[in-house]
Amino acid sequence: MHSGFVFNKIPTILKSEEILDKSLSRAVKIEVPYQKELKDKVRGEVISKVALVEKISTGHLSRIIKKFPTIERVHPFYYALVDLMFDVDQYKMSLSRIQWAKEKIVDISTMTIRSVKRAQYAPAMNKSLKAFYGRFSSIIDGISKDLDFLAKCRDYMRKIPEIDPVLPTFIIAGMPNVGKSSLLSVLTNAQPKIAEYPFTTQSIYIGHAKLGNNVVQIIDTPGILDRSMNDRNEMEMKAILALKHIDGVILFLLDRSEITSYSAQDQEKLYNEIKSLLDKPIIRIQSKADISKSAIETVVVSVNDQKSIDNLKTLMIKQIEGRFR
Ligand SMILES: Nc1nc2c(ncn2[C@@H]2O[C@H](COP(=O)(O)OP(=O)(O)OP(=O)(O)O)[C@@H](O)[C@H]2O)c(=O)[nH]1
Ligand SMILES: [Mg+2]
Repeated sequence: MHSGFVFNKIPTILKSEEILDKSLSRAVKIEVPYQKELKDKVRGEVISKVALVEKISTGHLSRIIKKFPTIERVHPFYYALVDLMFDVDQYKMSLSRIQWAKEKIVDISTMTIRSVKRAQYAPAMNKSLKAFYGRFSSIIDGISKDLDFLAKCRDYMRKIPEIDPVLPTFIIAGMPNVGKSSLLSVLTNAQPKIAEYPFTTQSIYIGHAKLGNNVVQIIDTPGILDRSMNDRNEMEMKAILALKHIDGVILFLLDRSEITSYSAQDQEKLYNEIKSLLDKPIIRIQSKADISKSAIETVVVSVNDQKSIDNLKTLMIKQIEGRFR
């Protein structure tokens, strides 16, 4: 599997005309210093031009092959999202055609240089150069659709949130306004990172905390795990289901305070839905203890009461030790 997050390291993709332009425009400018014999000057120039075209174009193609993630090696969580975004088979095919083009360019460049070295007369060398340009252009034209397709894939992949699927993870869920963001901020030190979540309109927030000896990731999911799944479209639903692949524990907040706008019944309904949907261990947490009449849940917190937060942390450590070891 790929180590580290790879989706933000994908280079921009040039269109086929841009690759041609970038490679050829520099090659035409090459001039070799005076040689006694014209044919040696031409030979030197032709060889340099061919070598430069090869170097520039295969450099770009190699970068694509190297930096575009190998789909078989991405984590199932990412795979689930990528699979929703574009045709994975076409992606693999396009990458292998880029690889093929790269090898082909090396081949024709090697052949051309070999024949130019052997050639006796300048016109023959220029003819080889022209033939090389022609074949090079048609190779690059031939991968034009692949380049366009991969450029689109890149735009999609850049929207993949930087969730580390192998770090012990806690996913905060609960209805709107129950205290999810407040809990995230007391559990984590730094400002959470904001990331897009594909096919949803809301962003997710990713924070990290040190619990005991473990670094954990805590994710706040407003607009994603905060209401019934009934009114989600298919893509949104699948994107939410991708979260199944993250080996995490859900922290489900229930707000039983005086000011909540949701009934206990509504909150239970969402709880049951998320529990069965994501099929993960789930810790029920009653929020806003300081403004709640009674403690209904076993775990009760208030963001203003450090002791309640420490108790929750102890419980989270137990979960990690039981689960992620
Ligand atoms: N008194 C009290 N207020 C709290 C507590 N936790 C959160 N609040 C308040 O409740 C309101 C909602 O808190 P948020 O953390 O924004 O809730 P949320 O679940 O992230 O809300 P959405 O992102 O809209 O779904 C804010 O005014 C918070 O200050 C708490 O423990 N005690
Ligand atoms: Mg929030």
